[in-house]
Amino acid sequence: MTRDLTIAEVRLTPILVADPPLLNTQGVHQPYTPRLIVEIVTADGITGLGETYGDTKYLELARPLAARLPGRSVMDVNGLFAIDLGVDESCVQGEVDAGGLRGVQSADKLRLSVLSAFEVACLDAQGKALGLPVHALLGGKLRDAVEYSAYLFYKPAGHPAGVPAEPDHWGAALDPAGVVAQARELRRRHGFGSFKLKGGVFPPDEEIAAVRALAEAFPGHPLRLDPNGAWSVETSLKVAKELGDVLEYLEDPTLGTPAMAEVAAGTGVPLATNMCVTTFGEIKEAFTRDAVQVVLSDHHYWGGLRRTRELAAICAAFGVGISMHSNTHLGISLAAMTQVAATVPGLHHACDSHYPWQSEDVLTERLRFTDGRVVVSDAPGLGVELDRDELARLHRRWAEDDGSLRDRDDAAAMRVAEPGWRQPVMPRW
Ligand code: GKR
Ligand code: MG
Repeated sequence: MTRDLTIAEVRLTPILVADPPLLNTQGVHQPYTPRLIVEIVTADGITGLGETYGDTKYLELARPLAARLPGRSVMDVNGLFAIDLGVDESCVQGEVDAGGLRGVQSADKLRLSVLSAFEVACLDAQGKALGLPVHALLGGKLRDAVEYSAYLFYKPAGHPAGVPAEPDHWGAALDPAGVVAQARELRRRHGFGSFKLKGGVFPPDEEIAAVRALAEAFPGHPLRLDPNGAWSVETSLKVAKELGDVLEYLEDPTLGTPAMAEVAAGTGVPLATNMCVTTFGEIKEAFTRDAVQVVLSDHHYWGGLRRTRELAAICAAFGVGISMHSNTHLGISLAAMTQVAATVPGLHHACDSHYPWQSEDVLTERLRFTDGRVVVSDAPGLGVELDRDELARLHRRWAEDDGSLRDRDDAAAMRVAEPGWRQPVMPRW
């Protein structure tokens, strides 16, 4: 039977998703974070799903794009990326996204972050139409399950008193014992075998002590520390020296290719990044200077699943490792990450996922980690189904918000607890 894969309708649903008070070098997560859910509906009534960042500037670009898609085919993914969205540098004006946690913002990165959700939705629709999983559309899976690491965060017990938020059952983690307890709980619930600590929150000696405590609690398990560029070259080298025997890699210890290259030249500990190399344009300098040894793709800002595979091919050509980091995300993105990760040769590091921190999702069935792994679905498309009631509920939350939560602002959230808090000048230490 031939199917009509013409796009009949595109639905965009901005939502606010509950988020615990996770600390990072810029501040703390707000109690709700914006995401955008994209549905592409074909003339035959097949719906493809995508998910991306939901901050206002992404929505502003997604809306005109959605309006231009009816009449095109979900098969025409190359054509999708050729659509001129009229985005130029004035749309970002040299700002840094999410306080800099996603690397330097550029018009193209913004464009790709939006397009990625549409690409994933097209692939989901194609797969559903053909009865094939997305991994088959990408050339086929190389593994049946994708490994993820436990993503550990320093955190207080809850959002500040009086701030509307969902209940938090995780408790505080503000010292080495708290970090180890959190790691044990994540391992108990999901079976994770490797651990990443979000650092850049406390002075480096305290974070070194936390990683040491993890190494003692989980001997032989891969450990990573990611201060999101909060350290100077000197501090990065000191941390690398003190933790060199237990780290799988150090993630973005410092900011920018020249500084990362200096650190890399001074230590045998591999450096990973989701901040220094975030676009194809940044690859040449970073790779030729040997500034990074592992690139952590974010399929949203790298521009989707096919471009993630292109990134992986370039990394392989340069002998640079590939894996994935994540931002706060839901199950559609986890399914997309899992599908593409299943197809990438030489995936030697467990990917990161914030998903265990998300108590809410827009899927009828949450994705599960078993022994730290997500099984690669062989169902058509991404293999996930939208829970329309949940989608509507989380959208209502977005619609009723006064605007203060529609753009992620970790520094603003921190000021509620610490009124004097300013976005730190880097390097902090
Ligand atoms: O959610 O606080 C966070 C993370 O710091 C996130 O924003 C980063 O982009 O997880 C990411 C990372 O690995 O740097
Ligand atoms: Mg990172």
